[in-house]
Amino acid sequence: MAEIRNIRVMEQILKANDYLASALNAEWDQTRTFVVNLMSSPGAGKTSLLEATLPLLKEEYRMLVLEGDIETERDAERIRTQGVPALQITTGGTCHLESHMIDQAWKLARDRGPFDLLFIENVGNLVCPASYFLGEHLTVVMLSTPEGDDKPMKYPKAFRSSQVFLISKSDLLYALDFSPERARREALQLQPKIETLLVSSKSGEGMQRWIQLLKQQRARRFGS
Ligand SMILES: Nc1nc2c(ncn2[C@@H]2O[C@H](COP(=O)(O)OP(=O)(O)OP(=O)(O)O)[C@@H](O)[C@H]2O)c(=O)[nH]1
Ligand SMILES: [Mg+2]
Repeated sequence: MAEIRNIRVMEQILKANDYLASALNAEWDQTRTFVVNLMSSPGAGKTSLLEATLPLLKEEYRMLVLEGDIETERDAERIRTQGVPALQITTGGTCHLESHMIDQAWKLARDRGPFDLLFIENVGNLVCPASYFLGEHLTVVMLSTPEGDDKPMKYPKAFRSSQVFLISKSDLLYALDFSPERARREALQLQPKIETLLVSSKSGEGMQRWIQLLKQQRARRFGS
């Protein structure tokens, strides 16, 4: 009985999350703010990717970054050095972001807008974030080469709920047994429409394709 009650409570929590996320999505459609939710395990290179991405878009787009972490302001501080506003959301232990956290942060930040692009860096975790829609237009899952090419099937929800798969730290491939083709194939089995890109924030490999993808996705939603 206790188990059934737990499942029902979980369903209610997810329903409330999705309800608020849909309202955020509608607001972002109105303000033409294209929202990207970036998830990966800890240290896969999410903040590094943003640090490499923002300078390439800064001239053209007004941007905001929401940083999710359990503790510390570190990632938001790294983003601010790029001259892009960033708000840190510290969950105090929760392993993912939820839409009420995004709602609070967005309400603090939106008057500094309008924003053309909003990046949400989720808490480093390849499991929990996949269950919580944040109202985003594009969900991106990142897997770094040192983590191993067998991970998509082991963490399927993150891949099923994403439209883009970034294989990061491609500059380390020479030293690892990571097969980008295998990882791509597994991700495609889980999500037949997922687009896979090999990127490196260090060498710059794949960055132009990534930037192009972001621009195309935004233009598809809102026009250029
Ligand atoms: N070789 C290499 N190292 C990278 C690359 N991207 C990130 N790193 C390194 O990986 C480590 C973690 O990078 P972060 O960008 O902080 O990773 P993160 O996913 O934001 O980490 P959390 O926010 O803690 O989950 C740092 O030491 C980076 O310098 C890359 O493309 N190549
Ligand atoms: Mg980070």
